Amino acid sequence: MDVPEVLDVIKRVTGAGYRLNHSYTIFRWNQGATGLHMGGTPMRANAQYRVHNGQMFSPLTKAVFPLLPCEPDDGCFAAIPGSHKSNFPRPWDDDPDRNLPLRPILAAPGDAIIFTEATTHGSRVNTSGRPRRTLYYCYSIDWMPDWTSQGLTYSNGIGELLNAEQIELIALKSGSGRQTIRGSSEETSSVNSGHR
Ligand SMILES: O=C(O)CCC(=O)C(=O)O
Repeated sequence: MDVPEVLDVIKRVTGAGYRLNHSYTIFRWNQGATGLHMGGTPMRANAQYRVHNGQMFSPLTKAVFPLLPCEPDDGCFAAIPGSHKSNFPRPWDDDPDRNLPLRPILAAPGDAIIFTEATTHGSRVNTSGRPRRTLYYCYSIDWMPDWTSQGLTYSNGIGELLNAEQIELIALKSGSGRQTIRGSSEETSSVNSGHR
């Protein structure tokens, strides 16, 4: 959750305080694929990409960590280059096989792929039958709550497993600046103390 090289990038593109918004894993096997989603258009306040005078801004940025070797036919992560700047909707449906500009992004265990959520992304189709296992760590501006529709919550006792910096990293900063992380020995109070 706090690989320094990854956080350096997150810090640079988030431009202000940031937090680990959520994390998950994806497991794919025979014919499994992630349908394509996102892109510069339609514009979304919580997943956009902008650059002004050399300053990039991405309010939601993800790091993908492959746990197994992953070739294109294993259904590897894939994206459409430049789609985060698109001023027009993607003209195709969400099927990876029907989006010709889709490119496999190859990465091995030990690598990380970092991308703005505004990029059109998904995966290639797993036709090899070999399993694909991947971890995702999703960083947002520090006042963005869980942005999924899944009602995510902190795992019970997570505060006991993390150090103070890691608790700060997952804390949601709000107007009141205070949110309890269950299992933590102390409440997280974090107004204006976000990572810079
Ligand atoms: O790696 C994949 O299968 C796609 C992941 C994805 O679409 C996402 O994390 O939003």
